[in-house]
Amino acid sequence: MFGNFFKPRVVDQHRVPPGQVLTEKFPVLTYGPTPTVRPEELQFEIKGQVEEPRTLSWADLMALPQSDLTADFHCVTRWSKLDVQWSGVRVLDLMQQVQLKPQARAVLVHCYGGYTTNLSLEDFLRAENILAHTLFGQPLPRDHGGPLRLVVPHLYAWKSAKWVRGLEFLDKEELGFWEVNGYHRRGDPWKEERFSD
Ligand SMILES: Nc1nc2c(c(=O)[nH]1)N[C@H]1C(S)=C(S)[C@@H](COP(=O)(O)O)O[C@H]1N2
Ligand SMILES: [Mo]
Repeated sequence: MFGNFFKPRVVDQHRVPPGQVLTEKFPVLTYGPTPTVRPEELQFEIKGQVEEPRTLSWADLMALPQSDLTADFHCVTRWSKLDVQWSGVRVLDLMQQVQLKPQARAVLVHCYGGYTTNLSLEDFLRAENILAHTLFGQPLPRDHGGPLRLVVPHLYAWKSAKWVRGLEFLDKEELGFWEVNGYHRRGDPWKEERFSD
């Protein structure tokens, strides 16, 4: 097991948050069973503190601008993988389709299988965040969240929800699955925000 992990090369050291080790593999970290979601059945729901709730089909999502993102991925269980290549729809491009109510402050991300995670609006509406359907140029594998997952690279990877099925905007923060179970409400890897106090 430890053979898979290595110390960063000197050039990469500044990219590795405290307490993390690098892996070249891409481990799969899933709580519970892996859902099966066919793209054709995806009904991506946007609801809560929005002027008009919306449901987007796979075709609707594919018709939005498509973007690439290369970003490092940091799991709170202490592995990090550098330069993961994603493609999909940027959160900011998706949000062009939605008008938030002025009182919206936070989002609860909902997944097939029941997993949830929370983000402040500020952490959610970042230019690099992406709803990814492609990993290293291939359709996103099911165990990595295919057909669609969120990627929020500046926070620990439990915020990068797999098998996303919708967004619920809230006027005040509600905690998601791991956040209820002792993980930090925000999860900045550079501050080692691993657990709630
Ligand atoms: N729906 C869902 N999303 C999830 C998880 C999960 O269990 N269910 N695990 C999270 C955790 S803890 C991590 S580290 C990453 C792992 O992503 P990976 O399996 O693609 O490496 O997914 C996150 N997103
Ligand atoms: Mo994780």
